[in-house]
Amino acid sequence: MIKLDLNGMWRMKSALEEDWIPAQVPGSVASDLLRAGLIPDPYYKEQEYEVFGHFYNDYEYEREFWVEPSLLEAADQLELCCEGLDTIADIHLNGVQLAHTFNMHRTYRFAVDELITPGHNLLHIRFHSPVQYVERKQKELALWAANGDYVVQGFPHLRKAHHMFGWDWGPKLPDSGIWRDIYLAAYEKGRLDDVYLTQKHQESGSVMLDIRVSVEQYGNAPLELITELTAPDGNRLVSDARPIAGGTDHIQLHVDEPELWWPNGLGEQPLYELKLWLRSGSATVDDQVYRVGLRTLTVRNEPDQWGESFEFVINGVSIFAMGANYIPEDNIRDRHSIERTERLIRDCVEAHFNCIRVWGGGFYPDDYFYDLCDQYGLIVWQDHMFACAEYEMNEEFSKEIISEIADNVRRIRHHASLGLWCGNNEMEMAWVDWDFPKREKLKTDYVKQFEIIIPEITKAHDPNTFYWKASPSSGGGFDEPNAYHRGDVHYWEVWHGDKKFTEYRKHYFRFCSEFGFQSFPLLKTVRTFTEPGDRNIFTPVMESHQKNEAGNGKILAGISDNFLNPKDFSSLLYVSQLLQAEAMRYGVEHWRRNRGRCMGSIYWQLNDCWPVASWSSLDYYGRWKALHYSAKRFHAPVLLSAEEEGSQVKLCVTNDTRDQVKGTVVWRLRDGSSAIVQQGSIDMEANPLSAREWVTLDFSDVIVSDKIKRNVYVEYELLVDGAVVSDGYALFVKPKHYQLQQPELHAVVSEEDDCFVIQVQASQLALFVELDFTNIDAIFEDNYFHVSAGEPKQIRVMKANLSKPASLRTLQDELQIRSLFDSYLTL
Ligand code: BMA
Repeated sequence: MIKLDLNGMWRMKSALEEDWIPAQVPGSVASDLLRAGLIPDPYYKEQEYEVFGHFYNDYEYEREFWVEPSLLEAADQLELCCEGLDTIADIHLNGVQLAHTFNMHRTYRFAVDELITPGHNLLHIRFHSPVQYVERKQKELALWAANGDYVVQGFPHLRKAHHMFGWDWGPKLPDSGIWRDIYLAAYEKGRLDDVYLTQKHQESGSVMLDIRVSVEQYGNAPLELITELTAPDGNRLVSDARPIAGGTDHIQLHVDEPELWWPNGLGEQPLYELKLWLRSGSATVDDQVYRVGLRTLTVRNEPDQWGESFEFVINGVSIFAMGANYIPEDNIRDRHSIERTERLIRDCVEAHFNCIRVWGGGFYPDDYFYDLCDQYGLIVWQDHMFACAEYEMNEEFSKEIISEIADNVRRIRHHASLGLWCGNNEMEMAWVDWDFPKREKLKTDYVKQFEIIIPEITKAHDPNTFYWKASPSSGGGFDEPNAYHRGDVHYWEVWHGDKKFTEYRKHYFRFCSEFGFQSFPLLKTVRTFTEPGDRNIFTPVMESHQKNEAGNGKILAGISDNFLNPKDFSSLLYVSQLLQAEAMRYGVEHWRRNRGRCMGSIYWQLNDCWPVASWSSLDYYGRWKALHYSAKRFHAPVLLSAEEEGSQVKLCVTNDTRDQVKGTVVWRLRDGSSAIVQQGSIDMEANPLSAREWVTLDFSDVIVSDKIKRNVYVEYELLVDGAVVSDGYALFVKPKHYQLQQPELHAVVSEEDDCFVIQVQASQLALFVELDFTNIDAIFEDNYFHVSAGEPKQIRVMKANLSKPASLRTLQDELQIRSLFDSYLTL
């Protein structure tokens, strides 16, 4: 195949204007208008609303391109390939209408042999306003969707990422454009039309890789197919060569001692390379490369003593899935990049994730997203792109979703990281539990869509990956979709239901695929969209960057329950993050202590698509909120956690590795000045993939008054081979009632080869010690940690984890340090 790239410089204009402006492809209307200075930055202050008006317009894109006459002579088939058109597009080639499309999730291939001319050609694409379209459709048939009046009503009529019309964490900016690659493909003699890989793991341990190849042949020149599999070390080769004509063939390659692929924390991620060449004589006419992880991966969903299990089983081993929900990384589509996604995935791995859920209100990520998940070991829970809305399964809509699902399943199915396909986000539950005007016809459409058509089409293209009808679900058929004892659960009683986060410990979900608590982003991030006068959470600007109407009130209620009143704006942002981190820790540690019965916790949400108050652990600029550091601790592969009640503390070890772990649990009861009141240790040996309580400490003989209760804390750590692998502390009262004293924090920065080391010490117990640099972003080894008096902590920051290179002197000058004590007003 010869590819004529049509990415790069185009021109664009609003259909209302005469003058063209330069455009970048792949790209978006908002990006082009921004570059030309025709719209203000929609993320700044309240400018989102002004920019929204521009999406009532149509936009035209145009470019010329040159086609060599020799290319036309040689080609047997010429196609215009559009990997992403967002969304309602009229495509004209040399003045002739080629297509009218209205699905951003599809890959379009148009035969253009008849339309292309040797030399100059003109390609013109007009994008119609998505807002006008859904508003018109909504008048014909009103479809219900969540998130109320804030979102553009009618979005379920259009196959476009739902969140672009507004969400409870996202702006209302339904951008358009050529959002993925566009090119001309010229085929000569033949092409690899479809390749499907099946792994058969034999009893003996060997793997038979079945490669089903469909070839399209043009003319009758003999074709040969060469297949080669290279081992992860680049050496071992298994290969096959055979003559092939049009049609389908199976090639089977045997791998005798396969290196198995494991998720992060459970083993390595070896990737084999599979190459296919279609040859005519000595010329390659088409080729494909796949990176293949050898593993078996499914979901066990079977009745058991607690109800019905829901757990990922990888290479025969049931694992506890730990991770978060992923939303699109930016509302302005072309700000997505492999570099940005790689950083995000690395941040997940740093926080010991082994799983990530791609939530259904966005779009199917690019290939590089799945490549990175293969490479770093994250199991992908992949929703189909439907969320929180009802859909009408008319003929046109059904046809669209069938094509879209086939395109994406075929694109993604070979990835080792792909753990499951899921029909939609929250629609089965909505039909049962939520309050909206319910029409029988649309309820029947739900069943048709998610329980018949989508599973059928998904299975047809990917028979080997587990399909789950909805999230949450108990298996479909409107049978208690959000039941707590079977299937997966979205638990929103904490937050939307206003319950306290201590409620988490009352539940033993089988797999909690959503639960969350909001916080504000870092002050550095707030500064990017505010002026000083806006920096109060109830100003119009701050409220417009909080899309969950009741959100600020819920954060304040949570603070009043757990912390003292923060003294100023910056302290409020900081304390909101501590609250969020504590809430998530409280839930995840509990579910991990109950490993076996609970087998997954995927918190809501990993990231943001613009600067906003939200449930994320990484803010829009990728800055780690307190929650992300906390996740790094509560996801420790071998975790020591405490369950405190009254004056008792149970210490439990959860071992989510495949190794037997021998270690020592050490604990110390300290008073406010950190003097040790009692201490002890116990040797333990944790079985692989297990959770067990090792000791119950009873301090009722010491904690004899409220005064003492407010003055003591227990510190615990798990030592393996002399190193601390997990640690923490527990108070016997809420932080607001703990008698904190001025900790007189003192920090010294020193430099080593590849890192800086910050030594922090305190004269009294310091809680939630936060480190930051004024003008530099950094990922610290740990943050929001506690420091006991007289027990200095050393925190490393790798030079590679600084947003820009800095000298020791600069870091010393820029170091900012505070702890919970500093957030209180002490007059
Ligand atoms: C879940 C998600 C999202 C939403 C989040 C927070 O239900 O599926 O739709 O953003 O809750 O409300």
